[in-house]
Parts: sequence; C-alpha cells; structure tokens
Amino acid sequence: MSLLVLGEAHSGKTVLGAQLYGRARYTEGSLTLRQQAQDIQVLDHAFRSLQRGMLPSRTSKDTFGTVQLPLRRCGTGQDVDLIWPDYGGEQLKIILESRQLAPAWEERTTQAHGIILLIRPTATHVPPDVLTHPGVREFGSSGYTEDTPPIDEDLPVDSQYVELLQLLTHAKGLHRDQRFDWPLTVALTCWDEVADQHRTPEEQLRKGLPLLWQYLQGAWSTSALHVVGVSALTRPLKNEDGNLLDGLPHDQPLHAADAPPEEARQAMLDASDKDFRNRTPQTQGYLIRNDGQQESDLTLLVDALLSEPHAP
Ligand SMILES: Nc1nc2c(ncn2[C@@H]2O[C@H](COP(=O)(O)OP(=O)(O)OP(=O)(O)O)[C@@H](O)[C@H]2O)c(=O)[nH]1
Ligand SMILES: [Mg+2]
Repeated sequence: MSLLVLGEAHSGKTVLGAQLYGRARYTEGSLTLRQQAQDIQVLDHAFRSLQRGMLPSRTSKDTFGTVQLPLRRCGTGQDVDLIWPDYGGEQLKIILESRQLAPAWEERTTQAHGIILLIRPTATHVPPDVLTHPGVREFGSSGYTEDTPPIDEDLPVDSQYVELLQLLTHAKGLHRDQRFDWPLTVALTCWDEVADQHRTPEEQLRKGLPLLWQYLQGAWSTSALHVVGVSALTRPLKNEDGNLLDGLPHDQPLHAADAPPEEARQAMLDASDKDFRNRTPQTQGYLIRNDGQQESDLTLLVDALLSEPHAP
C-alpha cells in the first residue's frame, strides 16, 4: 500500500523525510525500513548532513520527483511505501496554477491509500488585512521570513490547499455526494516555531488557515481526518556563534575544492550545530498528537493513516 506526501517549497520536506528515514532505520518505533533502496539515497544523504549537525541542501528548483520509502509496520507486518516529495521551489505552485495534475501524479494519487499534507504554519500565516488586500504582504511583517512562499495574487493561502485537495480527490475519483473517507493527515511542520505552544494542532489549523479548516470540516469524514504537529529538528539549528544555519542551495559547495584544511574545517564549523550533532538526530524531533501529547517516534505520523479502513 502507498501513502502520498505533499508539501510546498520550504515546508520542511527534506529534513522531515531524513528524520523519518533515520527513525525507521536506526530506532525501534512503529515503522521500520524494510529494505535499502536505490532511490532513498536522497534521504540517506540528507540524514548524514543532520548527523554532522548540518542542514541538508535545498532541493533543486528543477527537481520534481518522489522518493519511495519502503517501510514495514511493526505490529502487523504490513508493508507501506511512503511516496516522499523530492521537489523544490515552485513545483507545487505550478500544479495549482495550471489546475492540472501531470499523468504521473494522477497515477500516484489514484494508487494512494491516503495522503499526508505538510503545511508550515509560520510560512502561511496570513494576517486578515492581507486576505482582503493580498498585495500588501511584505517581508518583515509578523510571521514572514524570506522563506515565506509567495502567494497567488488572487488566492488566500488556504484556498490554494483547498484547490489542491479538490484536484487530488477529483483524480482519485471521489465525489462530494458523501464525506470523503480517504485517509488524510494534515501535518503542521516546524511546530517548534508556532507561537502558542498550548494550542492543539487542530486549534492551530483552525486559527491559521480557517478556510482550509472549514473545507475539511464539510468535506472529510471525521474518522479519516487527522491533524498533527511535527518538529523534525526540535529547534532551529545554530552554529557556535549563535548564527542560524540555513540549507545551502543544492549547487553551492561549503568551501572551494582546493581550500586549505583549516579553512575547510572552519567552513564546516560555521555551518554546523555542535549540540545537535552530539545528541544525534535520532534523539531529536517530535510529533504532537491532536490531544497535545508529545511523541519522539516520528513514524507515528504514518501510523494514524494505516489504522483507517481501506480507501474506496
Ligand atoms: N525550527 C525548525 N526549522 C526547520 C525544521 N525543519 C526544517 N527547518 C528549516 O527549514 C528549512 C527548509 O527545510 P527543508 O526540509 O529543506 O524544506 P523543503 O520543503 O525540502 O524545502 P525545498 O527543498 O527548498 O523546497 C531548513 O533549512 C531549516 O532551516 C524544524 O523542524 N524546525
Ligand atoms: Mg527539499
């Protein structure tokens, strides 16, 4: 059975994918890696960066693929393929603008037993005035960073997610004459950045993306819908000088190939978080269940969907 994961640019796809891979491979949780596969190299590589206390590089804008993570559910022995997004930049936006799924995506969607939608709440929080006047959104206003993806002039951010879900359910052949039973988990990523840590993930979704919340309430059956929070890193990574690390563009090396060893070592130190490295990535990152309970087993993100009855 396969589960399709979707998330827009900078939503934390690569880091979370690497952490899930690390948990499944090196720790005992609800899911394990059932085999090594050629195409998991991307996640393996990203996990090795985290082991060095460094952030994985940004995914190239031109990449638009997926990585199949072959997992096994420990309790039941059931095999699950997690179709993890390996794309960068504006690729999801292209789907939304063209309002069409490419044939390969249509096939993945039809075959998917369920979907995991990754949303980074701090990158999509839109103040009310911006909903009515999209043009006034600027860097530096609350919740915006350079990482904040641009929004379509005509659409508030949450309508884009509604449109995406409409495209997917259409491709899946589901009709609105009854609520959808297709298992869906909305995972709010980089949860450590969320200002009000006392909110449950569902409250955060309702507050931050009200249109999406309303749509889900009307369209999805309650038992098939899950909302969780997830922080893949626990906190932002910083170097020893306290400067925030950033995922380098994929084609930018850390230092020149012929850099003297001391310069290369300094470049490594500047781009790594010593404490994160010492604690190892496996012990960091957590998931927040909707009842507010914190779990260190990130693979529970997938488990909730598997408890659901089979999709139509
Ligand atoms: N605080 C915090 N920051 C995170 C977390 N996960 C990722 N980040 C930050 O977000 C940046 C983007 O994460 P990626 O995993 O590269 O995101 P992506 O969706 O793969 O991004 P693209 O490949 O550029 O589309 C990282 O470089 C980190 O700086 C997290 O759990 N907490
Ligand atoms: Mg990426």
